[in-house]
Amino acid sequence: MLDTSPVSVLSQLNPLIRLLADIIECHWEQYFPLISYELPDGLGHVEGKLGRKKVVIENKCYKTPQFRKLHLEFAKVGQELDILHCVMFPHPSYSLPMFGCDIVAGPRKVSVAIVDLSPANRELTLSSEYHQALSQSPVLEFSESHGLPAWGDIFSDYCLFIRPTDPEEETQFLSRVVEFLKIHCQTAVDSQTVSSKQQMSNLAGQHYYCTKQQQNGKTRRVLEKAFGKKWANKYMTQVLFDLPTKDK
Ligand code: BLA
Repeated sequence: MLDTSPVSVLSQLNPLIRLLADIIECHWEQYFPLISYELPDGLGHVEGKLGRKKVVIENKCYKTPQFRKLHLEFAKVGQELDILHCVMFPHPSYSLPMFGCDIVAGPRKVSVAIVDLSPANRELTLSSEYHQALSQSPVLEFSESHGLPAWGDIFSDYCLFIRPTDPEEETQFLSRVVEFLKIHCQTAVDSQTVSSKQQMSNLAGQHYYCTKQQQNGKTRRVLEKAFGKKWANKYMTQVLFDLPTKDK
């Protein structure tokens, strides 16, 4: 009998993306009680066309006591572009940074691998707790590092932004993501809510982060070409980098 059930796009993506998706989801399940999060207007699964190429976007989204949104997204553009996008948005009532990760790959080669724990407060600083944990990790050597774009002042000194050139560098990148996730998930589980003054600072910091990420012209252009300008803007501002409100 023919199997007509829809196949998840994830199974067709670059192996590094599949592995990383598993790693991220396993950490989320291990550390948090996950509540599912409905994305607006049926934007959880989207299909479009870029010329003759099919574009598919699939989202997984949750919330937890400490995070207003845990977002993992996979996108496939024809046979040549595979994307993993992940952001953990804390509730501003917790003083936690933003975990962000983006992988842009072809079927075999990865062109961009970026991961960071970015500050989310008015001062744009990481807490001493994070500095201490992150500075203990060994410095990894990669043969090709990317320079950050102009809007990239949101990223921390620990940001890794590379093009892995062989399987060993891909594994090193994965191991750094695992370290970031472990530090971040454990700190989140142990964290307490903060004063309303600090919450206002966290809210301002997260606004700044999201506003800057919305300026990523490379992401915006892919979305515009496949779905049009208006749709791309809505997706960038309501799904990828929505601004937090005081009580959300
Ligand atoms: C770069 N992001 C890119 C590129 C593409 C996308 C095509 C350029 C790749 C290259 O130069 O080879 C596309 N990324 C997407 C699309 C989505 C996506 C379409 O996530 C979603 C549908 N981007 C993030 C997050 C970070 C991030 C969370 O979404 C970081 C934590 C960073 N992506 C990021 C940066 C660049 C990039 C810094 C390089 C931008 C530049 O050099 O101008």
